[in-house]
Amino acid sequence: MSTTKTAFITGATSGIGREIAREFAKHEIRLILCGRRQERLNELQAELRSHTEVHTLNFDVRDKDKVAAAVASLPANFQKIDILINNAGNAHGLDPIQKGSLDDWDAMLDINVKGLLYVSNAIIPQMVERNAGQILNIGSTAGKEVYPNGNVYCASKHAVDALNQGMRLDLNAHGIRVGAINPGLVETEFSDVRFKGDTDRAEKVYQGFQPLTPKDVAETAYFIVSRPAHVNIADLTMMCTAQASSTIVKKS
Ligand code: NDP
Ligand code: 8X3
Repeated sequence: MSTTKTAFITGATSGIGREIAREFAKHEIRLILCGRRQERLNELQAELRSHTEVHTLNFDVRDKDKVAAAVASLPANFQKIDILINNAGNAHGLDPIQKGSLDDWDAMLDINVKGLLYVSNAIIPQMVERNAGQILNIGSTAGKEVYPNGNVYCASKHAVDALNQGMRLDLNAHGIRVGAINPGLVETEFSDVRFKGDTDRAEKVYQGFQPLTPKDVAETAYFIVSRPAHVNIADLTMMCTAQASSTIVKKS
């Protein structure tokens, strides 16, 4: 039987998820890449297939029926999932609570929290049945502290922090490793999404200092999944050197 592990990565079309896919491919981890942008999934599959087997799944994590159907559709050689990377998510807007948009709030809670739960619900049972598996939740420093105008995004990431702890408690009896990486500022498409395509505003977020790169986070993710079976990195916060907290960043 093959000893190659299979990882299921949500949000693999961009940023942190895409770099985790590249890092895992280097180490020949079999990949299930998920996202809504099929063209990007195809490009990444073409890029990585010389390193490892790659299957793509196109679904919106907000749609629980589509999530379940996508997982059920996996071909036989991708059905046993060893590693779940719960990464899909974004911030939508950066407004004081009194000016917040209900659509933005729905998006953040539906994607970052409920979407993570729908995907986990579709995959955890097989890990429980095998008494094995590893779940890595991508939280945020926004799940450890709250910053001005971050309100609902921070709430969604605090929920990820709580779910990371809750999963670890409930799955302990089944030997399933559960942990989180909580990054600070990482330059990805995150701010483009947050500011709805206002690229000038998005670029300014990362000016005057060296933010984390998606590769920095991806290397950390590989470190976590490559620890011996008795080691679980439960909760890891990482920031660039210039960042001390959500609001304190040393800029030139
Ligand atoms: P990107 O915008 O670059 O990537 C977001 C990914 O999430 C994309 O692949 C996107 O795929 C996917 N996604 C978004 N919405 C949905 C949806 N409804 N259904 C399915 N997939 C979806 O951002 P990052 O790489 O920065 O973000 C990844 C994770 O890291 C998020 O959870 C974010 O909160 C977290 N994070 C980011 C930080 C940062 O500073 N960048 C810092 C801390 C945490 P597609 O659009 O194709 O569906
Ligand atoms: C992303 C980091 O500080 O923009 O989770 O919220 S921050």
